[in-house]
Amino acid sequence: MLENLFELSSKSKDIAILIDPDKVTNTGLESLIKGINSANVKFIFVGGSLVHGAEVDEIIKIIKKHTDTPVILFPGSGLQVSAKADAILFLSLLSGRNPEFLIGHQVMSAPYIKKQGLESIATGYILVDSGKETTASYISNTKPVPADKPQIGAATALAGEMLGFKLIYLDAGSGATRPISSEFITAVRKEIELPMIVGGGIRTKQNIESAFAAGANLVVIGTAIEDDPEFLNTIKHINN
Ligand code: 1GP
Repeated sequence: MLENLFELSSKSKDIAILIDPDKVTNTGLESLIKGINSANVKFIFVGGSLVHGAEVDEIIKIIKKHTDTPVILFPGSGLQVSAKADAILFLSLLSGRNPEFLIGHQVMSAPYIKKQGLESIATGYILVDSGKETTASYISNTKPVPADKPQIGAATALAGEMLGFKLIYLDAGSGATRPISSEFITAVRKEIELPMIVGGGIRTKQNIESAFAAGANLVVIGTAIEDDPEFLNTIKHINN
């Protein structure tokens, strides 16, 4: 499974759907998974800013009953580790200057992740400003990279690559009013060779295609599907 994620490389153009356990009901979840199974979705990400491990466990149990799509943890904190997932994005918030999110949560959760035999994927996580404060930036008590400073995003991602991270995740934050610009994504793409995940505020087919064209290898969609599960039909028809 882990190899699948690494196979993203710089050629892939894949979609992941983010499920926030706080925002779905059990019945809603079942039909959502059916929709995911019929769309062109490579991974299901599970996580949220205010979720506890037990809720994550419970939701992954249900997801796995209905799909073979790999489930990847996208944790908002060190509390969101579940052995029921296929892998975890082991995130370090490189855009921030808060040691708790750079290394603190990681130290607390690393031994448990190892004990559970959970695959961890070292991910340099970069928040990008989207015009208003997002939950991710508030909770982590960090400033995102300014949207009009792609060179800072590129330098941050390059530092992540040089430090040995396996993936870079550029995130405008869940529910962002606008997605990260093509210009920003392109600047990062030019600087690094690592596979790149892009998410936050992606709501249209055009948003997805622009992110791919600018160099994203995996586009993450959460809020747009929560608001309108029919959007999965659009995803089905993305040429990737
Ligand atoms: C957030 O990148 C994800 O961390 C998805 O964002 O909910 O805005 O799609 P949305």
